[in-house]
This record gives sequence, C-alpha cells and structure tokens, in this order.
Amino acid sequence: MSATTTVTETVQANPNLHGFGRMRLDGTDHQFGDFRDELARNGFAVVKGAIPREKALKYADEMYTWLENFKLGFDRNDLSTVHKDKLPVINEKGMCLHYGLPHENFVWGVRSEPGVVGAFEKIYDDEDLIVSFDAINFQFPNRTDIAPNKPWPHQDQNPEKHGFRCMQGLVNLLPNGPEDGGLIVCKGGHLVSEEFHRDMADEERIPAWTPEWYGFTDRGMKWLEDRGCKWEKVCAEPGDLLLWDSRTPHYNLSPKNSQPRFAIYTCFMPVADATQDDLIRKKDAFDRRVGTTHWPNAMHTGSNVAQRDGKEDPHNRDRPLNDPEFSERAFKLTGIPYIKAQA
Ligand SMILES: O=C(O)CCC(=O)C(=O)O
Ligand SMILES: [Fe+2]
Repeated sequence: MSATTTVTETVQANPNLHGFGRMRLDGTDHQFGDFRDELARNGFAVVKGAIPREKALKYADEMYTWLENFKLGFDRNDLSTVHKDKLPVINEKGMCLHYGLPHENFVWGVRSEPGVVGAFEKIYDDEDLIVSFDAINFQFPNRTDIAPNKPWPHQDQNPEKHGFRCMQGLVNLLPNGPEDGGLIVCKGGHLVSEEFHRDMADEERIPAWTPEWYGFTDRGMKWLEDRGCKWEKVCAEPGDLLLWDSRTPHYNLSPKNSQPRFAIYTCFMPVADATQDDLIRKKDAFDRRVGTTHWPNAMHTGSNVAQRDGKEDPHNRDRPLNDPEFSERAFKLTGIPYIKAQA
C-alpha cells in the first residue's frame, strides 16, 4: 500500500478530527503551529511535559523498584551496584526486552498517558491507533561490565519503502542533558532519505535482522556529512516525549557522568495501517506478554527467555510483576478490539 493511499483512507475515516489530515512530513506540510512543524522540518521534535514531571519521576521510581525487585544486589543509591550480575539482562544499548517487561503496568501507564496518545492522534489525525510493545531503556554511566555502546546510526524503516510510514517516540523519565546519554539524531535526514538510498543502492549493506532497518556505513555517514546534515543530541526533562520519523538517522549514546538515562519507547500507528493478520499476531504477543520491535504492527515478536552468560536466565518470568490494568481507551491501543470476528 502506498503512503498516499494510506493518507486518503485515514482522512476519510476521520474527516474532521484535526482538520489537516495525516502529516506528510516532507517539510512542505501545513503550518500546524505546534511540534508538528519541527517534526516536518527536522524529522524530530520534543513535546515538552507530555507527562507532568512529578508523574514522570514516579514512573522512573517504579522502574528503579522493578530493577531492585530482582533482589540481585542492585541499589539505586549506589552506582557501584550497576553490574550485570546484579541486574536483569540489559544490553549495551540499554534495552531490556524480556521478563514480561513490555507489559508491566507502569509501562502501559506511560504508553496510555493522554499527553502521549494525544501527540500521536495529532500526527496521524486519527484516534484509532495501536502502540508497539517495545523494549524499555535503562542506561547507566561508565559501565565496563558489558560491551561498550558504540554509535549505531540507523533508520528503522525499510530503505526500499520511501515516504513517511511510522513515527517513533520515547518518553524520557530522568533529567537528560548533553552528557547524560540518550538519543542522537541527524537533523533533516528524513528529507534526503530517498535520494540517499538511490545514490547508495550499490553499496554493501550492514546485515539487517529485519527489512525495516538500515544501518549507515562509513560511506553513508560521509554522504550525510557532504550533504550538510548535522547530528544533534536531543536533551529532555522528565516527562518529555521525543518523536522522530523512522527515516531520520539516529542512535543512542550511554551517559558519561553520574546520571542514568531511563526511557520508555512509545511508537504508534493507525490501526488502519495494520492487517487483520498483524492484529492477530499482536494479540498473540499480548497474550504471551512478549514484546515487539518499534513497529506497532507487530511484524516481529519477542520472547521472555533472556540468556544470561549463555544460559537461560534463572530469573526469567513469563508474566509481568504487575499485570496491566487498562482503561477502555488504553486497551484499544493493543489492537485487540479491532480484530473482526472470524466468519
Ligand atoms: O534509545 C534511543 O534513544 C534510540 C533507540 C533506537 O534507535 C532503537 O532502539 O532503534
Ligand atoms: Fe532506532
């Protein structure tokens, strides 16, 4: 389905929701007078205070408690306890994917915050949305017990499929300044993506584990530099929602000083962009309390079998500690209510 067809369908389904139709994110869109203007121009934006600061800090507190509840020796007040033997399995990029974590009640709480859902309703001009069951990010400074987090510039979109297809998001939950790790983006990179992939069609690619991913080689990075594209660290306060077009080149860095970085990824798309098969696969992921990638259509689903030192982690669990309690609005984001009864 082409991006244009999708736009038409979405606007027809919701003719007057916000009046502008789905964003085209080609830099020439309407003047919205809000974060969408920056999103269209730069390929990323920050929605300040999508969650009130105090509430965001409470979510961060729940994230610390979740880590401490493994009772492996991690103590939030003692950074010397940041060690893989004292924590659940978290990779060098800060991702924690297993243990039912993508469905913990606090994670669903963040995903269904009105300021978060509302931003995506505006972007897509649609209230019928689904959300990814993403990993959760815990990045601690100065880790030497795991591999270093080297820059991994990439797009989370198939390089053969052009145009705006998916908006990625994350809610930042701790103070996140220039030295505190976090998201690095290539400003305006979404606008040159199609041209980039035309020019680079003959290059040897970095292997991608999913078609919806493209890794930038040194040659690709040089292309962006020659084109005048600049990389920028996105700074944020607790409760800010960071948004970026999946075509915008990006990666994350680990914090350098003493401030951990906690984030919950929140990627949404209109349910109209998912097939019934996607929704059935997504329901199965939900029923098994496993995760997905950033793509809310659940193209790939995860597992709750973390490997610790080459063996199944004895601390694995297949349900969250606190199973989610949904409002009617939040439950729709699972996609389950949109599954049609089988004939
Ligand atoms: O953690 C971040 O800021 C970005 C993560 C990311 O790019 C990814 O998981 O694909
Ligand atoms: Fe990414």
